[in-house]
Amino acid sequence: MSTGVGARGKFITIEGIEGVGKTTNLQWVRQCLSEQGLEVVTTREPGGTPLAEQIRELLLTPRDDVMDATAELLLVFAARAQHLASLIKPGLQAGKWVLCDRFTDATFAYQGGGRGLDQDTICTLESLVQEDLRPDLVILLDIQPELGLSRARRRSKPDRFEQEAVAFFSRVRQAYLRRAASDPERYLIIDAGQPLADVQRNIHNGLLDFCRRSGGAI
Ligand code: Z5A
Repeated sequence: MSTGVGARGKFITIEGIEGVGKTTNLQWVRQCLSEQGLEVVTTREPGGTPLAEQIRELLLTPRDDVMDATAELLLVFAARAQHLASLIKPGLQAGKWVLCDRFTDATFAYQGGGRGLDQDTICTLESLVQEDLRPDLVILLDIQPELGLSRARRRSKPDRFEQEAVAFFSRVRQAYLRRAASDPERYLIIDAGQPLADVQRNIHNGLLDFCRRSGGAI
């Protein structure tokens, strides 16, 4: 499918708590879009560029000195500013579809819901760093924290976030669900506790609907 000469590409993000299957399903979303002839760039946050990947290391590596929550918030947005300037905006302007593993919804969920930082402060930073750019579609994979954590802990050694307790991930999950409820047109909520084939069928159907609504064909 052509996005048309000069048309901005679409910006799709995939979100959810630990162990929800973002990495697995990101590849599926990419495949669904690529099969339609769309040029898709996949990336992730925090990260996506060399500098932003270095900030990711700072954020994820477990450490003895506790990271201040505001320092964490500013690092997340510093990485995002670089990512937007170097990769996301140029990609969209070139008509590519940018598919990002986490974005600012994660900041509202983890730093807002999880850490309890003020939502208005996050909104201010969002406007400063992104101006009016927001994802066109957020695929929110939803799962009970206990199930997500059990999947994640089977997979690898816990990073700094994965060391948090279930209560933290419950607050993160609720913050995601509140955001989705406040803007349902822009969020595709998927029950990620189902078998993978069902999750992927629902994602595919949601993408079909999004492409129809946004004037594309899939
Ligand atoms: N963070 C933040 O605080 N603020 C911000 O603004 C941003 C991020 C942007 C890094 O994220 C951390 O940064 C993140 C929040 C913080 N930390 N946490 N928590 P990340 O995205 O890199 O970290 P992650 O959550 O660990 O993502 P991940 O590696 O993509 O894991 P995943 O979502 O759990 O995906 P997975 O590896 O595809 O799936 C996990 C396992 O479950 C795996 O073995 C799969 O085979 C299995 N799986 C997947 N789907 C299914 C189904 N349906 N059934 C059964 N098993 C399944």
